[in-house]
Amino acid sequence: MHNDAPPPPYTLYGGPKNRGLRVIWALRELGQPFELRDIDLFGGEQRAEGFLRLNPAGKVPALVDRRGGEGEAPLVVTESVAILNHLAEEHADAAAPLMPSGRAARAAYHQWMSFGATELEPPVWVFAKHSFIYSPDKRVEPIKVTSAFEHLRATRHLAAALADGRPFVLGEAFSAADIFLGQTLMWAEQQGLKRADGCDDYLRRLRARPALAGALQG
Ligand SMILES: N[C@@H](CCC(=O)N[C@@H](CS)C(=O)NCC(=O)O)C(=O)O
Repeated sequence: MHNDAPPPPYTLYGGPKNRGLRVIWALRELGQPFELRDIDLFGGEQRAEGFLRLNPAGKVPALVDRRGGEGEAPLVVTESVAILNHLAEEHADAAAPLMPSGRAARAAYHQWMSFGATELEPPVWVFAKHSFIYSPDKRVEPIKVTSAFEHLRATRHLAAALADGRPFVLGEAFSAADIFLGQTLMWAEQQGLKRADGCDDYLRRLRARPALAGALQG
């Protein structure tokens, strides 16, 4: 027996316990159907030949996008921030788009995505590497102290922007910047990193989104 069902428009390699959560959350916010292929990172599946053909960096998330025209090869998009931007651009006409279209709001969007990638996430990632990702001989304990300090400082900057009472980082409209910043704040929290109090309401608001609750289930 063979199955004639067309393949889903998207296949996501990654899962809710890694940066794949950002993409699952975005796909659910957009109401896009997708197939999820969780990768066993602790078992080393990301270094298997089949997966390396898809993403030579051996990392998740990786998104296969089959929405191109007739005869067009599927796209493979890697890097979680690039995937968020790709999805936001591809679905710019969604009822609730993930990237604003106005000039000023679009510039602010890029600013916060860049802040996430260069200020908020790096200390969280370094802290994780020196806690459990690197082999014990490569871990440097004092780096965790500096990373915790840098995370607190980055969240103070975010809290200062949120202090005017805006619900989301760009104002009234939720965007992919909230997905990126929100998932990173949650990841830091899981690791016990302290953050500025002024981010708490923002994170509560993000946690209340049904798309995130669904994404956490996969
Ligand atoms: N800059 C990349 C980082 C991707 C990344 O490091 N992913 C982790 C999981 S969250 C991974 O695949 N680790 C497996 C490994 O490095 O072997 C992104 O944002 O997508």
